[in-house]
Amino acid sequence: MDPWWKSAVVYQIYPRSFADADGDGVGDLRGIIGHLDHLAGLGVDVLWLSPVYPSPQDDNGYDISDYQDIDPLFGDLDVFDELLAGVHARGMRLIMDLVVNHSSDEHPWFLESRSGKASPKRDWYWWRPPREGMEPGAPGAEPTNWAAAFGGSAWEFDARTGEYYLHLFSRKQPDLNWENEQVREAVYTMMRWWLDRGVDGFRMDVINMISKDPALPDGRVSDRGVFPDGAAGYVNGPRVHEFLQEMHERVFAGRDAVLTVGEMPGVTIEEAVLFTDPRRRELDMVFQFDHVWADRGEDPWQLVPLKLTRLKAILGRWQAGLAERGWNSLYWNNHDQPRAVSRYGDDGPAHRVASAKMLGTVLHLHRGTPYVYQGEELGMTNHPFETIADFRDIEALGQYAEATRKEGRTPEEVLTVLRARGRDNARTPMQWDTSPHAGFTTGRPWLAVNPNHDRINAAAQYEDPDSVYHYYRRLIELRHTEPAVADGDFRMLLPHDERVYAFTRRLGATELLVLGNFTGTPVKPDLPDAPAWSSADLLLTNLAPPPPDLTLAPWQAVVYRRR
Ligand code: TEU
Repeated sequence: MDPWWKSAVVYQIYPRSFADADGDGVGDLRGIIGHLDHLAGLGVDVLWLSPVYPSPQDDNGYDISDYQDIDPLFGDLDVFDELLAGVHARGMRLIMDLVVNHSSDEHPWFLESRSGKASPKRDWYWWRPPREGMEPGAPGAEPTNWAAAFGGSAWEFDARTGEYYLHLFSRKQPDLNWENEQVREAVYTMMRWWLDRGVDGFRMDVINMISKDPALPDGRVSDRGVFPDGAAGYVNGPRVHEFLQEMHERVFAGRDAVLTVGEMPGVTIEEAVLFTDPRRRELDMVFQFDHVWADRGEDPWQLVPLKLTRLKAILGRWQAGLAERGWNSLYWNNHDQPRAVSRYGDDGPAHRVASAKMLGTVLHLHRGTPYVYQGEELGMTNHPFETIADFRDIEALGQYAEATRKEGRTPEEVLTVLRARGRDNARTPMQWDTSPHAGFTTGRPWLAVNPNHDRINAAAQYEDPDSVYHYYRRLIELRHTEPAVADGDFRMLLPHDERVYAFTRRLGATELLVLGNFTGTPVKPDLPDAPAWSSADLLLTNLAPPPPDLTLAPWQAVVYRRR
């Protein structure tokens, strides 16, 4: 029997931006409870909650100071239990975000670790003396030359003991030392506590970075002289499979129904097969990044338009690579990515609805488990950010400071890229209705609501059978009712075509054809058997049925079935 999650769709909630019930301008658990019927109505099977644990909120909760409680910003454990019961009562499941590559620097573990070299928890984090022969705290004395994701060195000097601690993200996110068995034990105990409480699994933050090469090798020095990328020393490190197998054995053994998905920047297909082969007992699936990094250039402050052939080559490779062993997860959006319709579609008034539906169709018809990020089901767009003062994201602010002050970039050059790719695009509040803050809050929202909520909002879309919301509902239903969507083989067609995304899925005698026009002009796809397909069952399309030669209207998607 196939595991249940092969025919499931996961919906990601970013709680701070979903719905605010207490009017403080930040979303909360009660807000989610109030909108559970939106999610049940959409038909999703699983909710993934971005972190809601106590946190100084330096990185919006990805810096946790207590793994076994709820931040008062979001509610408390009683409200959490109520939410969980409401989710289960509607036949859905709930998975938590597990952020254990690092904790907050305000977590008691770190406070204790920091207190002195003799602390029993000193070794729970990565403490190192300055580079041989260098003055502690002097420029260039950091133990390695690694860069932190949000700017600057990955090492923070701590005057109290004259040593540095490692932080791959912000200085308020010190990396836990997974070499230490007590650390692993503490994490497993905490995970079992949540499962015993009734949660259904975990999305694991940067879980392919938990094993560092203990030699901590310097990264290759680049010519720009800023901190180099130390990724070779911590991405897919030497013990990562061992740690995940141990976690599986200690936490998931005997709990067959849980879902585990590992977020893995820089994971290769070969590694992903190992992580997700069920016989190895590690994870159910991973998030890879190749397709969302494909529009990054050599120069990070240059926008590179994504060529469709490149996107197809990447996703096609992942489909083929995990066809026999392992399993894919599928996403365009999450809280770290710009809005898909603005990035790969056309968010102007003429094509926004059609292109949002087309993107959803192409993604959801791949083999793998699709993830919908809040607002994607409404075709929400990027935000019209003007100045750097409009941004809240620690990554955007850190990169802006570094690029303008240290690299001599112009503010406009940097802002152009942040407007297109910045993470806050995904984090503007959910657009529920036409009221002043889109029904998100009665207070002042922590991040401005997109002014287009007067046109793009859930209330209007419930009423409109042609809305993106109702289309996503049908798309999700198709995965539940047509076995070839979950289980069929995948075959890419037209790999060299820059305009049409085309593939088939086959299960026994059933074959599906999926076409997506990635342009704003009509296209006749170069398919020899177009006439035969045109008389097959048209299971889904976002526009009027195409003519017999299958000429697709701008941004049209079609799904045909024949048996
Ligand atoms: O993200 C990890 C990650 O590598 C990136 O997607 C990240 O957003 C950034 O762009 C790196 O330059 C995860 C979380 O999803 C993200 O929100 C957190 O900020 C990060 O880990 C640290 O916990």
